[in-house]
Amino acid sequence: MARKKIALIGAGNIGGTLAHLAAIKELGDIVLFDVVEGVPQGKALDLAQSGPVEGFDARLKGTNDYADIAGADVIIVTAGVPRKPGMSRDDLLGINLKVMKAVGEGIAANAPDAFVICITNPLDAMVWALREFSGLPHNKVVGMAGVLDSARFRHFLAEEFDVSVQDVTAFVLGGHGDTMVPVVEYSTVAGIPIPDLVKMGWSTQEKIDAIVQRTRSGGGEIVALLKTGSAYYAPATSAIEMAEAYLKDKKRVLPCAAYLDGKYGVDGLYVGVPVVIGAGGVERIVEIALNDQAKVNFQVSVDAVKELLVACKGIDSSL
Ligand code: TXD
Repeated sequence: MARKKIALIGAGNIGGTLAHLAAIKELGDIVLFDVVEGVPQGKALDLAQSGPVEGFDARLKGTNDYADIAGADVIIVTAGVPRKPGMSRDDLLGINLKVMKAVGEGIAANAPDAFVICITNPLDAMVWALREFSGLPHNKVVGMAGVLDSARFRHFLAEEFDVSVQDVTAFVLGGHGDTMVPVVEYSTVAGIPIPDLVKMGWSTQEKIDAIVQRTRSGGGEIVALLKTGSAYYAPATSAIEMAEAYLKDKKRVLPCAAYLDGKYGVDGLYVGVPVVIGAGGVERIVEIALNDQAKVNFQVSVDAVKELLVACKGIDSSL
């Protein structure tokens, strides 16, 4: 059986980390694409030279030519400009929209059968635009945010409860940004919902509220610390989890920015919801019952995504 092919569009901080993880996990051969000359080639060569030590077999190629992504099984898109301190995700809209157009056209021409994971911010708008520009089926284009946001939530909860991160599951819905909705009732330690853990005296409502808030601004916290870029280790590993679910037909249930055509009362938008990812791409949208507060928060999040799409359409009349 021939190896799978993974194309990474954008060879920056996340792109390089994605390539490293995909190689170590032997997910397939890897193509790193970027508009900057030399960087994808240099990273690919450096990573390939780690192979003999690490013991992985994967071909790594850096390129500035879209023809090299031909036949890719999975494409992960990080191309664009990252958030700088003081810059909101939405400031990135104009610049990254143009990038999505180039990337969408490159994918359509060279790898129209791929499963495409978009990471570029502002995520919920960029994944929608990338889908529009590429013309791929909606179930083959998905956005990565929820896995990262829920990983942040899980990390903070595990610290608070002093238990293994492995035993903490967390649910995060809605758009990627300040309006995301961490759903506390569906977040558990070994199946015990957080509200029960609060009743058991494991934490207080105030502390949980503070964790929810910290999760919402989790990206900004790292931007403020790094000063010259945004998070990349956790975003990369989150996207790899989604890629693996597709490549290995694992049918993982993961929170992703998925296209909704009626579910959750949303039509024609990409919003973060739990989905099943397997060989069919997004095989199912999991529609969970939300309590009244979560419904209100989810709607705020949906409205924020809608606003972004209006802005996108204002910038590019072909959308
Ligand atoms: O949860 C999430 N979705 C995110 C999103 C979490 C963290 C960061 N998130 C966003 O990912 C971030 O706001 C950025 O929009 C992307 C990529 O972040 P990264 O940290 O990898 O940014 P870099 O290091 O600046 O890399 C971007 C690369 C860089 O090498 C550029 O030269 C390249 O993108 N680039 C392009 N590649 C291909 N094609 C075009 N047009 C292009 N333009 C820039």
